[in-house]
Amino acid sequence: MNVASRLSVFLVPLAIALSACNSSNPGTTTTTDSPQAAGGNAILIGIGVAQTSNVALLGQEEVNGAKIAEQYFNEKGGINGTPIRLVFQDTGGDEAGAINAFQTLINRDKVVGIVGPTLSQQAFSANPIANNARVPVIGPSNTAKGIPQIGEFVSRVSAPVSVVAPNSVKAALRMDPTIKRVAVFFAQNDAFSKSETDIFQQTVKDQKLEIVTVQKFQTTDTDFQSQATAALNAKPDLVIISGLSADGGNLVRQLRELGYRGLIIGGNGLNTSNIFKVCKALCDGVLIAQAYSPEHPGAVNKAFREAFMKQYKKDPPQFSAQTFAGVQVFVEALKALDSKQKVTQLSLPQLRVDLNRQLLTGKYDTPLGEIAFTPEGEIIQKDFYVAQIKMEPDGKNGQFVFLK
Ligand code: 1QQ
Repeated sequence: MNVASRLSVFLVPLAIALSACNSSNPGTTTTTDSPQAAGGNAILIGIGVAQTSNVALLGQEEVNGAKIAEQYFNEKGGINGTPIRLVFQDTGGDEAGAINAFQTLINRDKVVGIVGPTLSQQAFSANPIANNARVPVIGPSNTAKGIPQIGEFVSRVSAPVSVVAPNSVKAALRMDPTIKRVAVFFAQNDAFSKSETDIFQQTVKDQKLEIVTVQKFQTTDTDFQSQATAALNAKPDLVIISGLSADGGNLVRQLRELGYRGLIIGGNGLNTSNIFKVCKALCDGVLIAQAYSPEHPGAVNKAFREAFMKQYKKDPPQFSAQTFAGVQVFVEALKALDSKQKVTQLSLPQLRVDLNRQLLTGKYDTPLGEIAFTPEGEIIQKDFYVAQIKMEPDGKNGQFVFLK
């Protein structure tokens, strides 16, 4: 029997197992101590990202990337013939939600590892729980300083702010070498935003530019009149924003409405077309550094891009590509382990430990390019880009145009 028909045979018992697993009563879930406990014939990988709250503007793209990965790797035969099954638990946008989702994935769903959470702010709370339970976690979008250092079981496929953020400042200077005066904004209640602004501010100083003001806000803010007015009084010719998408998009809009005409750099939290509905036509021109390009050469990216395009009618965004890569790392590490010893015969605690050890040693040809990890779990990645938002005059549609 070929792999495709073997997989279709799996679908019936898997569907039954899943309906039990999705029950609203956790007491009905099977809880035997094996990697396939709750998944019938499938190996379960947890996806713990933000599907609700403001952070879902970012997390929804992660869900989309994960779903493409599940389909892609199962069509390629899963783990040497055994399919994978992704188990999604919504973290919402805060720490408590992430902790809850991680605990459910670890203890009830019995996943072999977790791709998540969406925010660094959530990772600093939820990842120690997985680390203590000896469950591998791969961060799909945690870019703050210190994430891999949370513990032995924590790694990430999202390159850190120190590597990504400086690229957009350099691109802004190439576009306008006369830039001298920089206004910096950051969300002071978010770990990623604080980490990213440190890098932006250091880069600005390294480039011999002057920081004329530093303005703070909260990710929950919607009104930025006082900070934006104060910043514009300092006459900046570049504005740099570290926040998340709803707040960041509103800040861009209000800066433009107050008459600011210079370049704006958005950090990673603005890195989604979901901000288009917030700043509309006024999103136009925002520069954002990228750890992924849909144009990246290579067979995996081509297949990923085509599948994504078919499903979602647009090019894959960075967060989708990173989450695909997170699932890919688990799949390829599981395959490598399985060729040494059948992973379905290992106890779940043993498999989780072996999987973590295995994934840190591999090299992966992903949509992000070839990646690997340092022994601490930091991503090693080669290619980075900068894109500029181009809005259509209707303010509804737009795109990320990659700079040459
Ligand atoms: C982090 C981030 C966010 C902007 C990702 C969605 O980079 O929290 O680390």
